[in-house]
Amino acid sequence: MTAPAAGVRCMLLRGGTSKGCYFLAEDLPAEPALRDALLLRIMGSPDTRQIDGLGGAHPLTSKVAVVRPSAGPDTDVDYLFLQVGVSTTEVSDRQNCGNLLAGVGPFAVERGLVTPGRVETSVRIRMLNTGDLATATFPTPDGRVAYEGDAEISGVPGTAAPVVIEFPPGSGPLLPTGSVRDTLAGLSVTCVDNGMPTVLIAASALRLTGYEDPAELEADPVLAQRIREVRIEAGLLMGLGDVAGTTVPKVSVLAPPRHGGAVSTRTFIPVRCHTSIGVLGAASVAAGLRVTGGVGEGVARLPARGDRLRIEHPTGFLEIESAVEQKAGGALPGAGRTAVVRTARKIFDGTAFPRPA
Ligand code: NQM
Repeated sequence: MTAPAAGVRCMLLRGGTSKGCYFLAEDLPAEPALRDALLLRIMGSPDTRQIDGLGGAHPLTSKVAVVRPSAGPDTDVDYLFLQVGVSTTEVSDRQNCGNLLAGVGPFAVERGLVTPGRVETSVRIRMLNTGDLATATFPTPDGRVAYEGDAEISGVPGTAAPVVIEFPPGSGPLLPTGSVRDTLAGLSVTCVDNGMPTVLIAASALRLTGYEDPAELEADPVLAQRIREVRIEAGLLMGLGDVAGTTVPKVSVLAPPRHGGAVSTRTFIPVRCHTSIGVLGAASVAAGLRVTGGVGEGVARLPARGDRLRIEHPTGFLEIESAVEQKAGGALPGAGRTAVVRTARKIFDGTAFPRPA
């Protein structure tokens, strides 16, 4: 008989419109290869149904957050995001996740990494995937995380306590190809990185309305091939290298808004079509729409003033504040401040038992 697998302390939280397993770094092996092998066993990968683990059989529910106290004085906690393959054995740290980010502050308080305020708590987070920073503020009445509240986000039933997330401008260029427009695989695109490398394409260029159902888009092999080609070329031009097997860049297909927002989107992450849109994906779309000469021009309807934009997506909209700083002398614009409201909820806290090796 083999010895039973040891359990690992784990908390399952919904973060925004995604769901993931949150771990303290100290509860996982420090060696990345051992850590990733363990996470695959905990999530039940590789298996399209992830039937023998905690994964939810979709990239949006096959996510992991690893959190530890920060060493430096500028941030409270470090957050490493890991995308765990569903039917593959890939565990990738190549992208960030702004949705799981919504659960990091509450998790840090729950695990005693941050002392909560009596009314609300702000947690300064270093996102290890990119080195960028974020501050998450959420209610902590009497020093306990409140998950119940009246904030509503599209794609999640009911209401919950708001988690307000602020991002200062990131360190990298907003337009990593050095151009407001590029032609990739014969298509005019704008490549943006405001926290998530994203390729923007007008739906009309792909002969789509841009309002199709995600399942319909995923079932189109010709579209899948075009998106693959665009991504491969974009990866090289954006300085990401060979992206054939990676989750970035994402591809966001833009169409005129239909519900009073700034734009309608269908976002490929990168093979499956998102049922809503990622937070940093939306941050990149929002910033990209403000780029003069970008592919969003003539598609998006930007409000006359203010930083707030409503990005429509298949299950509603995501409202985001996003500023772009125009530079003097014709230099390319850079990212300004970004802010968004998400919600998060603790679903369980306990011990995960990995599938035997
Ligand atoms: O862009 C999905 C999600 C994400 C990422 C993806 C995200 C973000 O919705 O910040 O949140 O693009 O893979 O969880």
